[in-house]
Amino acid sequence: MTTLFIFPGACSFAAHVVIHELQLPITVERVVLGSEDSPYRRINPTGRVPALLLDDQTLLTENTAILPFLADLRPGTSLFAPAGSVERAQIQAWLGYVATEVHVGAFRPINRPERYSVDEAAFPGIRQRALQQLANALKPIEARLAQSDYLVGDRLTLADIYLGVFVGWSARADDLLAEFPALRAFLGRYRARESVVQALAAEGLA
Ligand SMILES: N[C@@H](CCC(=O)N[C@@H](CS)C(=O)NCC(=O)O)C(=O)O
Repeated sequence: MTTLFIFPGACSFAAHVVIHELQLPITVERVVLGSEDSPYRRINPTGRVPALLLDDQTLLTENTAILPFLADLRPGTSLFAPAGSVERAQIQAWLGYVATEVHVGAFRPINRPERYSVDEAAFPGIRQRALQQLANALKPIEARLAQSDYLVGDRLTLADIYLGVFVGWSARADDLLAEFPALRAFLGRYRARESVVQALAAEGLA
């Protein structure tokens, strides 16, 4: 049986939503994060989520690989697009943008300033600068969502499902979304989606 390893509310939430969206027969297992001696480290030495352990014990990591892989388990799903299509490349472009500019580029220093300096006194400045980076990274997304309910085409795709995690985190960051009305509206639609409601409940976050 394939297993998805998650932590409640973490970036693994997107893969969890896709499992509900596509009703995939995949076990979802919660792990302990941040512990060097967690048994999970024997499965994934980085200790990070998400990770997908396949039937043959192959481990897949990285949202940008896991989300397309899950969608491809249901060929033809509207969450993704056919190989070779421009839409598929656009969805992958947004996945890459969100993973690098929004998650690691902005939220990593906001949440983990200790990874950027050994000097605790520097942490508030790192966070403050990273919040500016977050606002900059969200601007092109706000511009797109002011024109359309979705990042690509006229339907929900992997790109929206992945983005939803970080818009949810942004809503907690110093009322940042006050400046981003289209993102606020997006978050309302996202949280109303049945698959998101189900994944939130399964992670104990309803
Ligand atoms: N580039 C990875 C990032 C994964 C990642 O940083 N996951 C976080 C949760 S959102 C985590 O496991 N953090 C625990 C840690 O860094 O020790 C991906 O997109 O899959």
